Parts: sequence; structure tokens; C-alpha cells
Amino acid sequence: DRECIPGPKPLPVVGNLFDIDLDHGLQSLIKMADEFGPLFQISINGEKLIFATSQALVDELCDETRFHKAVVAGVEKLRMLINDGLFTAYHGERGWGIAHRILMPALGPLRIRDMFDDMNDVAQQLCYKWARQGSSTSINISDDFTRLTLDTIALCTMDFRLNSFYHSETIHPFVQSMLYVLKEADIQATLPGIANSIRVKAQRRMSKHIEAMRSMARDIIKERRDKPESVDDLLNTLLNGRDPVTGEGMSDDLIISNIITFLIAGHETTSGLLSFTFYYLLQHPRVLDRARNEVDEVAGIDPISIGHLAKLPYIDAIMKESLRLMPTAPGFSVNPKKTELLGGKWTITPTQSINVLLPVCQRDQTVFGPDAGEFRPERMLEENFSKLPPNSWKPFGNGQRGCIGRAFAWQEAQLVVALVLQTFDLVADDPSYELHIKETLTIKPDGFRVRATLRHGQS
Ligand code: MNH
Repeated sequence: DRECIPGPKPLPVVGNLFDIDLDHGLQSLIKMADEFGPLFQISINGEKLIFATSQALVDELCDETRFHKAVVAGVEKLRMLINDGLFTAYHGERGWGIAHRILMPALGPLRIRDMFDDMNDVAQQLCYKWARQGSSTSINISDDFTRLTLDTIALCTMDFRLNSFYHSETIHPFVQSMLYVLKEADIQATLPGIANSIRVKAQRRMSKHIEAMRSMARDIIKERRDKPESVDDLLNTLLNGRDPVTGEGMSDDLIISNIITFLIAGHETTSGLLSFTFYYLLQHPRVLDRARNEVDEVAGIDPISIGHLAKLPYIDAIMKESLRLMPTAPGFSVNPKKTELLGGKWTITPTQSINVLLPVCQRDQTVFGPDAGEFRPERMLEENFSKLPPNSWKPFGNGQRGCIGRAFAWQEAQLVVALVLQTFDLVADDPSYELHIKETLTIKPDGFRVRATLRHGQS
């Protein structure tokens, strides 16, 4: 039987606009899932949006013979800045294939190991800052993790130092422009077309920031071309890599789009992962103890090395569990290649996108049991993780359009978690802090603050 997709009743003209809290759209959708899931639809700006919220449906939607990535909403708005860059390229777009084939090996686990020293350099800057501030300073942990992840991605991909830990008042112009564009893309994605077209000033400012970012990326390319270095780094791969299929390199425009793509895709998500991980650790003292013991047993007070990272299975499980409950990129979207029957009863045409609502899918009780909403890292230890049904944990997206920076993000986060646990005793600044989530394209804890005390005396 074919059925209508359920959902809250839309009003004329505004549709379901009043059912959505615009600052916390994700939270509104999560509530709707309870009532209308596993597949529901809402209507916004005359457009129908469909959401999938169960593992069984995600398992179907991840079948790449039937479905492919859809570039919609805020992600599509980013095309103004990074058009056919990896993240925003339409399915089958030419530039995607070229960049994907050139960059996949350069971001694979082996090459990421070579970036360990640069990652460690920035992680040490965070530790120095916290150590020098001393235990009486209240630290906005998300802000410092964002400094860390931005500086790390810029240093590792372009050999460029943003030095965010040295300028706490003034933000680097590139970052200022990036924040403006991300915010504006978000606003434009929620406003109807007419409302956007009359925001002339905002549009003009947006173009200026886009040009500023692209021109800074262009300068970095020029500098490397003028002063070549015979290192095997990512910037050289971007500039000199050849697509094994077509033999082509990337055009300068495509290189610029992908440089900016890395900076955008590569910082907020990892920063959010680190922030939620420490939020959960401070909520669960026994987990925190066990994690710290793991670091102490593996590394003692020696500098954390790449070799240590492979010996921290419990910290691995903690990070996986954190991304299960709080997937910092909270969704991805797909289109069917041809008209499909989803879940055996809902007809979906190729022009309809389905949005995977990860925070709900990854708490599916049929997969994770009645305590699916609880933070319990043990379920993510390899022996349990490997027994989960397929496609029950998708924080890095799916298949060929899945995250190309996964190994990078994982190594960076492992290092920072281990280093911070080894170096500091952390406590929540406000023990009664209640989790609030800040939503942009990504999610992170809002207003979560900690205090950090050196564990091994002054270092
Ligand atoms: Mn990442 C795609 C999540 C870190 C660069 N990333 C995706 C997708 C998800 C995702 C989900 C799929 C989006 C979609 O289907 O529309 N990414 C994450 C998370 C983290 C992360 C949760 C950290 C934690 N990502 C990183 C880092 C980088 C990066 C770090 C850069 C080094 N991600 C990308 C790029 C894509 C992507 C580039 C697009 C890949 C493609 O479509 O070919």
C-alpha cells in the first residue's frame, strides 16, 4: 500500500513556519519526530521538507544504487562561496570527481600521520593558554576548541598560521569573513526568495566577504608557486596533483573552493565533537576516571605520540558515543535516482530530497535499546560497535559523499582529548549547567564553561 507522509498540519501560506523555532530548528524537528516519525514532512516557504528518523530508513537511504547526495538549504547557499568544492558539489558534478580522486589519498590515514606534529603544535598552544590562565579562569571551552580546530586545519592544509591563540580580541580577517558568510548563508536559507532579494546591503556585504576569502586563498597559492617547497604536504597536492582518470589537475578556482571548503567543513564539526565530549566526560565522573587512567597507563607523563593514539580504545568509544548522541553535522540529504518506494509504503520522486535527522536516527531504540538516549561509551567499544546493524552510526555521512576529513578529524580529536586529560584536571565552571545547543550548520554546546588545573605541577 502507498501512504501519505504524515506531519504537522500546515497553515495556508506560512505552512509549518510556526511549528519551527527558527533559532532551534533542529530541536523542533526532533520533537516532531516523536509524534510523526519515522518519516514525516513539513512545509516551509511553499517547499516540502521530508525527514527520516529511523535506522531502518537510513539503511535504505544509504544504498547508493538507489539514492545519491542532495545539495539543499544552507549547504546549497554556500555554493556562492565554494561552488563545486567537494562538500557543495552537486551529484555527478565534474569538479567533484577530479578533486575527490586527487585528494582522497592525501587525506587517508597514512598521510594524516605526517600531520601529527602540526596538530600537536596547535594542541600545545591550547594547553599553554589554559596552564597560564590558571585554575581561577572560567574557560569557554567551545571557543578555545574552535581556535584550535581552525588553526589546525589551516596549518595542516595550507601551511598557514592563523595564530588564533595569540589574538584573543581580534579575529583573523579570513575568519571574520568566514563567520559572516556562514551566518548569512544560514539566514538566506531560512528566508523566502523575495525576502532575500530585498536585503540588498546584506547581499553586497556577502559578496565582499566572499571575494576577500577567495583572494586570501589566491595569495596563498601564489606564494607557494613563487616559492616552491619540495614537501609532500596538502597544499602541494592541491597545486600539483593529477587526476588518475582524466590526467587533469585542478583549476585555480577549484583549488580555491576546496581550500575554503576544508576550512569550513574542517573546523566547527571537530570543535563541536571536542566540546560535547568534554561536556559528557564532566557529566560522567566514572567515565572520566577510566579515560584518564587509560591515558596514564599508555603514555604516563611522556609527550603524547602518534603511537599512543592507537592504544586508546576507550577514548575512541567515548568520542563515537558523543557523536552518536550529538552528531555535530546533524544531518545529510539524499535524492532517489528514480521514483522509489521507501519503507515499503512511501513514494518518493527524484525531485524530492529526504533529510536524514541523525540525532533521532542514532537514538533508535530498536538498535540501541531502551537506554538509547543515555551516554554509555561501552556500547561503542569495538566488540559491540562492530555488531551494530548496518548504517546505525552515520555522523560522517555516507559512501562516496561521506566525510573526506574523517581520519584527520579523528586523529586531531584523539590527540586533544588525550593531551587535555593528561595535562589538566577539569571541572565544570557551573555544576548546574544545563545543556543548551547552539545551532548553525553544525551544533555545539552553548555557554558551557570549565576550569582547568594542571595535574603534574607547573610545566
Ligand atoms: Mn566532514 C563531508 C561530518 C570533519 C571535510 N563531513 C561530511 C559529511 C558529514 C561530515 C556528515 C557529509 C555531508 C553530506 O552528505 O552532505 N566532518 C563531519 C564531522 C567531522 C568532520 C562530524 C568532525 C568530527 N570534514 C571534517 C574535516 C574536514 C572535513 C576535519 C577537512 C579536513 N567533510 C569534509 C568534506 C566533505 C565532508 C570536504 C565533503 C566530501 C564530499 O562530498 O566529497
